[in-house]
Amino acid sequence: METLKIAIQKSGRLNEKSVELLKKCGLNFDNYKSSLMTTASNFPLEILFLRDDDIPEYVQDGIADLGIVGENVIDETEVSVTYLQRLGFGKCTLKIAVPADSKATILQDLEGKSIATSYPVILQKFLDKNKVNADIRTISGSVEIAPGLGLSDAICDIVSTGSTLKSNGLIPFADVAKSEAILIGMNGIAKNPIVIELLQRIQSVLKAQETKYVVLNTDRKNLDEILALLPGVKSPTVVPLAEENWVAVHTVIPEADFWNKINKLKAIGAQGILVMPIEKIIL
Ligand code: PRT
Ligand code: ZN
Repeated sequence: METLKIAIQKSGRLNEKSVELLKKCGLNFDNYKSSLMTTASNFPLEILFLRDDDIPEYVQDGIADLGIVGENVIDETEVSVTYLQRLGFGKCTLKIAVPADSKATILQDLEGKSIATSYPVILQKFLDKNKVNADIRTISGSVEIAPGLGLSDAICDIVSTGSTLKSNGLIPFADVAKSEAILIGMNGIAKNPIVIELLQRIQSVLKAQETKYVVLNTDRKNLDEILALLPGVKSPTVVPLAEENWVAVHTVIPEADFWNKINKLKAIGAQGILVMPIEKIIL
């Protein structure tokens, strides 16, 4: 039987979440820190553990059929691959930052200045788009110390909490690109039945992550108003309780409007509200 290969980060910020996602998809595999490759025992997939920088090219060249990697790395390597699914983790923003005492206020103030970055390709495109000529200094790590060392006037680096910028006396100046982990595939692989099956499982896991299972009790007189607030996957389940005129309502709500809905439900007369995580939603 055909087996596909998926490349994920060996260690680093995306490793744990990538492994967790595949395991939540029901794949059984050993995840020894020392191994470079492992095979799922219950799904036709081999997992390759690589440096994230190598993943886009491996997938483009078909050494791996699939990969999980940050959008920033894909864009920087300028490969031709197929985006299969945004995964919602590893979120960050590539930003230009300047020293707190910098006089620059608008992007055009960077004209003729130097910017240190590990993302010269993305940065160059951004500067071209904004018609700014700056001197890009490519360095491979610790970009944030460049201005302090007199190496550059500004930096362009990945930011998530912003604390690295702050502790180096830098302030965010412009957003260059947003990024998150993406499932990519070799061009043409999207129609492969194994990919279709894996993608379905991933989408079920992602859908479940963004929804909660809610159970609540209410007097039947409040039911219409409560049901109007709770669309459910199909429609909510309503079960009579032992106490006359009381019912339990079971439904699923999106995490995004969770607090909003819970507070409204309480105000309408919902009681004993239970909110539970959902493992998977089969679409
Ligand atoms: O060894 P390998 O080459 O595989 O890993 P790596 O060291 O190149 O990458 P790694 O593990 O640091 O990051 C992998 C991916 O995670 C990146 O390509 C991004 O898509 C994503 N990601 C999400 C981040 C961050 N958040 C992040 N905060 N990547 C890097 N950072 C760094 C950033 O470079 C800066 O030094 O964290 C610092 C800033 O963080 P804050 O929280 O202080 O703003
Ligand atoms: Zn890397």
